[in-house]
Amino acid sequence: MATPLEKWVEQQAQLTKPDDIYWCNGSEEEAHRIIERGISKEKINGAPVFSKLNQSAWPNAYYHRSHPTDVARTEHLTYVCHADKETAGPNNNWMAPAEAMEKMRKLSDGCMRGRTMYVLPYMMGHPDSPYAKPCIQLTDSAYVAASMRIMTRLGNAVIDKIGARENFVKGLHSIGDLNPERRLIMHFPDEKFVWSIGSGYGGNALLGKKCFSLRIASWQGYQEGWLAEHMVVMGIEDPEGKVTYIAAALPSACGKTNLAMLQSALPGYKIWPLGDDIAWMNVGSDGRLYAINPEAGFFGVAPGTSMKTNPNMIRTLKNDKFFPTLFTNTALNKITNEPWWEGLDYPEGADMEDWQGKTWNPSMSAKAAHPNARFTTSIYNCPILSKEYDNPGGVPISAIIVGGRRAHLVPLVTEAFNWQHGVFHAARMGSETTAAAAHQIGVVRRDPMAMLPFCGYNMGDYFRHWLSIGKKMANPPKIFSVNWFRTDENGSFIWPGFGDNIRILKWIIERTNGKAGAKKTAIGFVPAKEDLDMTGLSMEPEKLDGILSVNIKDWKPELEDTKKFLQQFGERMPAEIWQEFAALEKEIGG
Ligand code: GTP
Ligand code: SPV
Ligand code: MN
Repeated sequence: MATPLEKWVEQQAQLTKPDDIYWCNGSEEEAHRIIERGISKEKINGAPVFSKLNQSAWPNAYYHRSHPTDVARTEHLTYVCHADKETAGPNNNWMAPAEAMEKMRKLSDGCMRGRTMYVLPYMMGHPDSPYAKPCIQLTDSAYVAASMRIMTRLGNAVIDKIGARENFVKGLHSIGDLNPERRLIMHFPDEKFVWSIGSGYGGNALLGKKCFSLRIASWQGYQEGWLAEHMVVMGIEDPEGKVTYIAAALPSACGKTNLAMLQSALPGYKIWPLGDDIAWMNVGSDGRLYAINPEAGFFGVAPGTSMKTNPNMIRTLKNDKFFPTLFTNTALNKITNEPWWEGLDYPEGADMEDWQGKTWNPSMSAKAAHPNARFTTSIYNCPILSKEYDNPGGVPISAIIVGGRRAHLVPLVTEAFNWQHGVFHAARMGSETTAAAAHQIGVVRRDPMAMLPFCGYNMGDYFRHWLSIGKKMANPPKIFSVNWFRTDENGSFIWPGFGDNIRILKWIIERTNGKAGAKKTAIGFVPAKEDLDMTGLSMEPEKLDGILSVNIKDWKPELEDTKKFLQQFGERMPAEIWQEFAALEKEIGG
């Protein structure tokens, strides 16, 4: 007799009508075959899905160009279909579930014709972890199938784990005709089902990532008492060998991958990453917060990544341990057959094609790589991967960082007075928008906890949930906010960032141990410049003072914008958040 899983796959095939169905087992040999199909059979925009890159410079690496209209997440086409609109909240697009299902059924009828349907059994989290979730995604794209092998733990064991269960996590994905007018990413949280059509891009198409592990998992976490967050998880080893674990929420394309892989500018400090994008966090029996990274790979922003900014990522990308590594929408050097992007040195004598295949040279004003060009590579390629990565129980978190990209106003680092104040910090967080989503770039929007596009339910309830998690902990982590992105009058970054961010992490760790000094300001504790370890970095003292200062009178517009944002949630916004707001308002004055 067919299992519920087999029946479900059969039903989806009846609707989408693929030429054939292929059940993936996750083996390396199979990954080679999928890549091969992407080279010789499947096409995007008339061109092969993959081409092989220079294997001696970039082992296991393949190049992919997406459809030019399909380069980033499309938040306006993303819906969370709870039974009622209130539950989805003003932070989500909403459609009634029955209407959404009907719409998707129409769009999906026959959408896989002429293509293979790949059945991808994958696990989010280590299989031995009590937090792991067995999932199935169907897709008609070799690019998506290959990417899911990198980003998740994919294999037959998941099918055994699902067994006769009905309630496994489901994802149905088709690239459709890649027309943005027929593109939709629909979430059905109560059914743990994501239905996505019309895009092959990361967050729209790799359904284990943002769709399940954040939007749907955040809803599960709300109901079950845990947190699914858009956060880095990393260990920081001090010169005495003590490792402190932290989690950090920074909005899309605002520095998570770089933070997770940081090469310390301070001698004696070492970084051990566990994850660069998603954290699932549970309160342990000892009253501490424990985090796991449910993913198994990095889907990172290529532009800006170099031996100077992020040597550990370049080493990861050049590692040949796990097959394959993918480069999407970077430029391509036709002479050496290597990927290229802004931030790398321009290769002597290059014959460069831009991300769309057009001849390009550095005198052109347009960028060669798409600003949201990405690499996809296994976490096991990372030479500094934390030995705790595969620990099913996760790691205890001592500090939580929230941050944003702000050219002005927001100081380099601030420590919240306590958990409730920290949740308010997160609630009022703003960030300038980036190329990770299709929208106007560089405008400040509120992006609490870097979760605005990913919180799968009403954000007022989300803050209440955070407050209640805080009350469950005997030892809650301290909460800090950071901003690496202050600019000067020429628009240049004032803080060197990247490996120098260890100076801030060191202060944060010392604060959690009660060691480092700080000044009390209206928004929280901020280090004086003497409190930071600036060994080996020369920076004009006035500049450092500038990015550490809080001129509370300047915060008035920020407060007004925060008020507008919080008011949208009406009765759902907890009184504690308004209490904190009132306290700040009082400091700022009239
Ligand atoms: P998502 O994958 O979209 O969630 O992004 P992310 O948060 O992981 O951002 P990532 O680390 O990929 O950084 C995005 C961009 O910001 C890249 O171009 C980086 O080079 C740049 N960046 C990261 N960290 C810093 C920093 O400390 N200072 C400056 N100036 N730029 C940074
Ligand atoms: C982000 O946009 O936050 C990303 C890339 O990490 S995506 O997988 O597309 O969400
Ligand atoms: Mn992200």
